[in-house]
Amino acid sequence: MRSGFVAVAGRPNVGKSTLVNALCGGKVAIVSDKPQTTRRRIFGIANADDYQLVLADLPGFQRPRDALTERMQRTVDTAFEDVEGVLFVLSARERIGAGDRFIAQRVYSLGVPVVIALNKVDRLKPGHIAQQMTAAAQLGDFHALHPVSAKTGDGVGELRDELVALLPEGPLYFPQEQRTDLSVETQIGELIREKALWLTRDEVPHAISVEVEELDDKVLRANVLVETDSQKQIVVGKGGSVIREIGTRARPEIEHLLGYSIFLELVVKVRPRWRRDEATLERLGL
Ligand SMILES: Nc1nc2c(ncn2[C@@H]2O[C@H](COP(=O)(O)OP(=O)(O)OP(=O)(O)O)[C@@H](O)[C@H]2O)c(=O)[nH]1
Ligand SMILES: [Mg+2]
Repeated sequence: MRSGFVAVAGRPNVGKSTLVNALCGGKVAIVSDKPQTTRRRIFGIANADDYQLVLADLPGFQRPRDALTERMQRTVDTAFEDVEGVLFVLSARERIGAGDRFIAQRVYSLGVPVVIALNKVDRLKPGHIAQQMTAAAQLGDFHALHPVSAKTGDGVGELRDELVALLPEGPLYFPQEQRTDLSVETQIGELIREKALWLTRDEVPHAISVEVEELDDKVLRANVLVETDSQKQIVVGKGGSVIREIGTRARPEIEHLLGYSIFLELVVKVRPRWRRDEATLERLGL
């Protein structure tokens, strides 16, 4: 049995969580088109008869602006301890630049193998992919470089084999049927937040958090927190249309996760400056 941990590093929005989901063969982390979707460390576990690969999906590297983003960056900083390697994710659709070089400085100094995933190569011209591979290779002394599409699954199997080969012989860290370390409540909160992220824009997605208030075999009550009244108006929508749509989109995934039907009640609440409030962040597990 080979087993161990690999940290997933990269700029916001390059597709780290999409790739972790693809590597694990199922959804463990939520995904959106907005940067800073991932706020906490999430273990995504790829299990097979002869290996257990535990991927630590992480927030993107960023300059902290408030208590929330400070905690997110601290999560990233501490996640590099005790890993067998780093999966450094780059987007083939963006210029490889200063942000990537900043992260490269950090990951190449850890003393563990760095595997680069050049993601989002779907529908790109081979010439462009080759150029981006050259730029990616210049970031440091990498162990391997894989062009992949987390979206289509292209190259994901080869990348998984590469990562498994980094693992030493070891024990099972999680039961083999488990795919993530998040509690059911946290997974549900994340699913609701995911739908809210897709339906809002500008500053609003960053101001949204979800707390599950009550969960039993019939009822799920959750609060969607925002920071201001105008954000609340946006998330509620005309006649409740937006919050209703969030519920409609989240419910099937929640019921799939739970394995039973629920009555879902979502309430939008204003919690001023929650992103700067250490006590609230603590309670939200951030
Ligand atoms: N075309 C294309 N889009 C992708 C691919 N992988 C991810 N995306 C899109 O990129 C966006 C960001 O994906 P995420 O997986 O949330 O990115 P992330 O790096 O985890 O972002 P943060 O958690 O905010 O740091 C989403 O709109 C995804 O659908 C890919 O292989 N191809
Ligand atoms: Mg993410």
